[in-house]
Formats: sequence, C-alpha cells, structure tokens
Amino acid sequence: MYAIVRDLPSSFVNCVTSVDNNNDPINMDLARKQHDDYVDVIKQHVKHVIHVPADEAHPDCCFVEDTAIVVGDRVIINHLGAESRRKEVSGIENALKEIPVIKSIVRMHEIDPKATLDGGDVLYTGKHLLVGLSHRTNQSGADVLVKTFSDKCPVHVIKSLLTHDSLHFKCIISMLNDNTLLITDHEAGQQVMDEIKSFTGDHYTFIKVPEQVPSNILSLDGGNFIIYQKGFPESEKVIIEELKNKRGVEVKTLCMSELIKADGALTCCSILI
Ligand code: CIR
Repeated sequence: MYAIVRDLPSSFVNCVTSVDNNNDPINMDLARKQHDDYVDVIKQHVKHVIHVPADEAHPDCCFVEDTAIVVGDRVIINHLGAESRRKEVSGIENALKEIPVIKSIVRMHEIDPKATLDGGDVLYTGKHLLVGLSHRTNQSGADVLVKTFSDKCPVHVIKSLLTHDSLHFKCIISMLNDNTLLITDHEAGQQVMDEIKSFTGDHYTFIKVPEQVPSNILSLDGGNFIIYQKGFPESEKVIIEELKNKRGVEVKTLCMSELIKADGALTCCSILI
C-alpha cells in the first residue's frame, strides 16, 4: 500500500475556511505537531509513504485527498471547486507518477472544462464509488467520474448533501471497511444514508455517530485499525462500543484541532492507494 501526504506550508494560516477563527487563530506550531503525529501513525501502517514538500503558494496544500481520485490503476486529477486551490494538483500528480501500480493519469478539466470536484466528496469503498454533489463538486465533475470509472465499479451520485451546509460529503460519512460506513446521526446523514441504500440495498451496515466531525475516521489495515478525532466524548462512546468492543478494531485517537480550524478532517490529509 502507498500513502501520499504533504507538509503544512507557513501560509496555512491563510487557508480557505468557513470557521470564524478570529478569537482562536490557528497555532502553527501545534498544527505542525498534529500533522506530524498523523503522518507518524500512517507510517506505522503503510509501507510506502510519499512525502510531498509543502507549497507556500497554496495554503491548503496539505489537504491532498481533494486533489485526485484513484481507483485501481487509474487516476483522475481533479479540478478543485475552490479556484485558489487548483494548482495544488501538480505536486500530487508528480507523486502519483512514482507509484508503479498506476497505469493511467488523466486530468478532469481536459475531459470537461466545466467539471469541478474535490476528493472530499468522493468515497471509494472498494465496492462502490460514491460521489456527493456539493458546493465544490458539480454534476459535470460527477459525470467525469461516472465516465472514467464505471467499468471498474458502480459509481453513484448522491444529491441530498446539496440542501445542507456541509463542506464535503466526507464531512458526514466515512468507511470502516468495504461493507461498513460511519455516518453522522442528523438530518443530512439520514438523507444521505437513504440515498445510498436506494442504490446499494442492504450492502452497507451504517454506524451512526452523534457528532459530525468524528464521523470522519481514517481506516487502515483493511478496517482493522482506525484513527478518530479526540475531544468528542459522545461519539467516542459509539466508536469504542461499535468498533473496538463489538468488531475488535484497534483504535487510536488524535487531536487535530488546528486542522479542524481549516475545515480539515482526518481523511483529507492523505491519499491511500
Ligand atoms: C478547503 O476549504 O478546501 C480546505 N480549507 C479544507 C479542505 C478539507 N478537505 C477535505 O476534507 N477533503
């Protein structure tokens, strides 16, 4: 397995964010420490970690998940929804070229210049590719994924997130393994869950997590090990009971408070291949 991660630039404090950080600005030293801790855990579980240097011109460049979609040996380089982030992709495209298993890399905007898509809106479970439309990901972006990957696995477009104010699809959902998903236990989560069930029937078991931030976990080792966000005791209870106690998953908690201030989640700081 490979992982791609990217360092935080000093310009990270100028990231795109919906969070009002005026009273509690991003602490860069702490943000770097939190990101380093995250990368250290990934290194313990993934054999090949490609570490891309930070790009000062792109404050959000550590959020590598948004830049590319990988299914098997095929990659789409995304055309990101936020214009200020679009040129982040070149450093990641170069990193992907180093990975022997990857045979084809195509750029979304060369397929359809109207298409926009962030990787935070795409969940590849190993069985299905689920694409959530959002303010960053438009129908044309989703259509490019349908065209590109439908011969590899079913691609389903989820529309209900658009009526809520979540930044990305994966702000409310993430995967444990190829038949178990975690989802936020509120209205947006319920609607998304109903839509996924309408496409996939009973394939997935859904574990409902009371708060939004901790519904985004990072699953490694085929779902036998997860990282979850520290500081959400109600959700932690569910994670410990449902994942650790019932399913025997090894769990590790990390505090990513400074990345949350940038609207970051756990999955967004790596691409796993
Ligand atoms: C942004 O607004 O684009 C970044 N500040 C945060 C992106 C987080 N990406 C993700 O969760 N996939």
